[in-house]
Amino acid sequence: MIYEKEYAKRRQSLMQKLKKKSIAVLFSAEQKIRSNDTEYPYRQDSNFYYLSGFTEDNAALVFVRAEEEMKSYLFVAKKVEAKELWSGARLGVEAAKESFDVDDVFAYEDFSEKFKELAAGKSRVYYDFKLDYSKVKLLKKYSQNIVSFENLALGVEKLRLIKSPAEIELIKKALEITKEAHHRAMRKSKKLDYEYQLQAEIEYVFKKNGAYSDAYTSIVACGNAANTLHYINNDKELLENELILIDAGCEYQYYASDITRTIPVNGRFTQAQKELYQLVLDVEKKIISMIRAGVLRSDLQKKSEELLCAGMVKLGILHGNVSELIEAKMHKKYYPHGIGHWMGIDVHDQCPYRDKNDKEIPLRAGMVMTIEPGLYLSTQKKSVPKKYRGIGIRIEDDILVTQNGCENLSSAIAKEIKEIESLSS
Ligand SMILES: [Mn+2]
Repeated sequence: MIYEKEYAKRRQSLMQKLKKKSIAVLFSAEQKIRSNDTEYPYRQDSNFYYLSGFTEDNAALVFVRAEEEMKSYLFVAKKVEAKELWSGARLGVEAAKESFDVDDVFAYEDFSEKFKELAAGKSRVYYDFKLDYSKVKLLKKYSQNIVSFENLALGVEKLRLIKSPAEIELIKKALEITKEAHHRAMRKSKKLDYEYQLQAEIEYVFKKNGAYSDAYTSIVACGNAANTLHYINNDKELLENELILIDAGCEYQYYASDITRTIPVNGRFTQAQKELYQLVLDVEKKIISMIRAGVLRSDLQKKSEELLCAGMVKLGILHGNVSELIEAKMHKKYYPHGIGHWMGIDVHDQCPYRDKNDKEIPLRAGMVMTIEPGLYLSTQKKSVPKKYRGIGIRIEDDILVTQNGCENLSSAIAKEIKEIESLSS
């Protein structure tokens, strides 16, 4: 659980980065229509949530910096009984004043008017450049005498790079649930007939344990379907002797988990599957062992490419000299994606990878990233030895960077061949 004190500290850190005589604004996410009269489940905007912990829509945060003086304001929707009957109780202005450590709380219905007042005499406006045009128009309309418009999101996203102990606890909790889900999948796969049935078993565990949602649409891909990287149809049959690639993780109190395991439908790896699986697993473990503060993500990428390429030469998938093959990017046919990404409130946590001078940001203690090497040998790839065709494998864990190394937050989720085989037997 994250307390108001921590949110207040985050707002303070952000305000300190604002230039003098400026005003900054963040809006809550908007409701999105799924089909007539039906909305998607609402989820708060990640940056807004990071700074407030507030989960209602029709809300805004405004920061005002004069010379030295800094003030923060929250705008929340008014309590209107007739509306609450349909969409549930709102916190309302008065209660928000009690709950939030901001200088004042106003009704969101009065936003335009208040914003105009607060923006008077300021020379800079910070906002999220990804805002939809109607909101940008509104901000510009009420920002007179403004010299520059600056991107506020980047400042928030830099703060989000380093996770607090409370955030790490929530990620761990998400991973506990996700572990149970993957282990259930390992136990159930041979008794089920379709990918979506396995998906249901996984998501049942998420919901049963109070996870708000999945952190992204689950991928349950049997056999050659695993070679479509963003396969989410999950509608094919589970076939005897094939592998299933499962990329699924729950979101718990706004924090993601992101785990991929590749398991045999009937609980036993074939010899060819074992050879490829062990290669990916060895690479994954090697890359994780390299992680510590100061290391560059691009070095992890490079090393994973070298190791997978060398492994593919050994197995007769690629032919020739490893460095020449890498130079010619031959390995990319089978390992086309990145080694991993930041993870946190977003599954692909929206944090920068490069600094303002376009220099890569090295790993620092408190960052959380995924490590997820994979090999994808589709049936279409006729140059691949026949026994390997149609196999796609990815293994993904969630890693906390520490000063002297790292902590694999998902180390309790089975990934050794023996562990998987014994869970599914
Ligand atoms: Mn991932």
